[in-house]
Amino acid sequence: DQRAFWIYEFSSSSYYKIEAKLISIGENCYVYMEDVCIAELGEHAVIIQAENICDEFDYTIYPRITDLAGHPNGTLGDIDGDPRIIILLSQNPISYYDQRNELQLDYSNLCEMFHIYYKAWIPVIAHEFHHLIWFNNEMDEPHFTLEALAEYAMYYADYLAKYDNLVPQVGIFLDHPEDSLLYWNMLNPIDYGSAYLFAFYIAEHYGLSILRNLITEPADGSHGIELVLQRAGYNITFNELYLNWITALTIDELGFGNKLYGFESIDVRVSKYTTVDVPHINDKVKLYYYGFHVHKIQSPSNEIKIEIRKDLDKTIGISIVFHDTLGWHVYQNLTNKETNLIIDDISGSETDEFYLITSYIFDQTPGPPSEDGLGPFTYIEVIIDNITKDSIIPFLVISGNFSLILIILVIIMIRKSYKLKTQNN
Ligand SMILES: [Ca+2]
Ligand SMILES: [Ca+2]
Ligand SMILES: [Ca+2]
Ligand SMILES: [Ca+2]
Repeated sequence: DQRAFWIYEFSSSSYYKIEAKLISIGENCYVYMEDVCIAELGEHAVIIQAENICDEFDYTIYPRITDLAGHPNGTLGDIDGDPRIIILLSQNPISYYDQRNELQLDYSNLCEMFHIYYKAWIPVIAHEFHHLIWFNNEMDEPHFTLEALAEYAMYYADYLAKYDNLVPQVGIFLDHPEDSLLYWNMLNPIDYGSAYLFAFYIAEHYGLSILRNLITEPADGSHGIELVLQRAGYNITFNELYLNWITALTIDELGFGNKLYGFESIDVRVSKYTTVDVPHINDKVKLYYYGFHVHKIQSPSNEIKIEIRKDLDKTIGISIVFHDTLGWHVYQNLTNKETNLIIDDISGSETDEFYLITSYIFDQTPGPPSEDGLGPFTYIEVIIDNITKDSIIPFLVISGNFSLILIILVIIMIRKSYKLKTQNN
């Protein structure tokens, strides 16, 4: 069975036609291969490969991914009246799904299909199949949510167990946490790593139903995630979720704070941070929109003061996380409007680990980016200092006055309850 297909040429942004042959028919798929690939590999090898793909699709990918994302017909329906999905193996080096094939448009192949590089890694089929299902439900999600779930689909189809449950691009992202989660970097696969970890975080902490419900949620990107979480009863904003996620990526510790600051099934921590000694004056830190930076304080003291100088109209998401004899503590700040942020109530007892995590965020739930690239950025100045005992003693001396004692006690109580609140979130 011979058939011609349109293929998209990414380097020239144009379509060209190839000839392909039907090699194998599964319960849920047809596997075609481009003629030139068959000539190269030889008929025997091609049949073995196609039958292997058929089996993977029928017994693993189709059941798992439809369980995760729903039926491939979605709301768009079945364009050719054949429920089998066409997997076209070709020389095109980029595996992709093109919604055009399910619409009456020029260069449409008018069938449910995706394009797979003939030497591609099998889990890529799970990734593209997830795209197919989501695009049959809606067509305007931003890259970061689409790819987050498509990457997660490879994990859900159980292809990542032998890679410590990680996709290959995770390492690139952990080396570059400054890269924006929301802006899609077309020149570097880094975002597949960040998007995967974001989907993974959501699934582990809020349940698979959150990812499932995103497929049919009309709102998109950050707003979609927030609405789906809120409908499931989680009173959390996207920005709070983002700040918890970057904190988890910094310490990966599950033993406190309702397990919000770690991962259960993967081991990940950012591999790039600035190590500083106190007192420390950092000239400038460049923060990309929804990318983050980590300062690790070397030999921290028990009383630390942090000052962040920034542009008035920019919001900086701040997460301070440290470990002392009482365990881990998290302080977060999301809604700062001042140019100078001073956080001077950080006190631990025998603090032995200390991180300051900063991110340039939007003061509300961010919309989807209007373009690809690295996204906007801003600079902040970070000053980290010790609060010396001398500067604390005068308060204690004055506290002979009853009302002052009361005020001081109230302050301490607020501080403690805030700590408890952030720990039990
Ligand atoms: Ca369809
Ligand atoms: Ca069909
Ligand atoms: Ca990015
Ligand atoms: Ca949506």
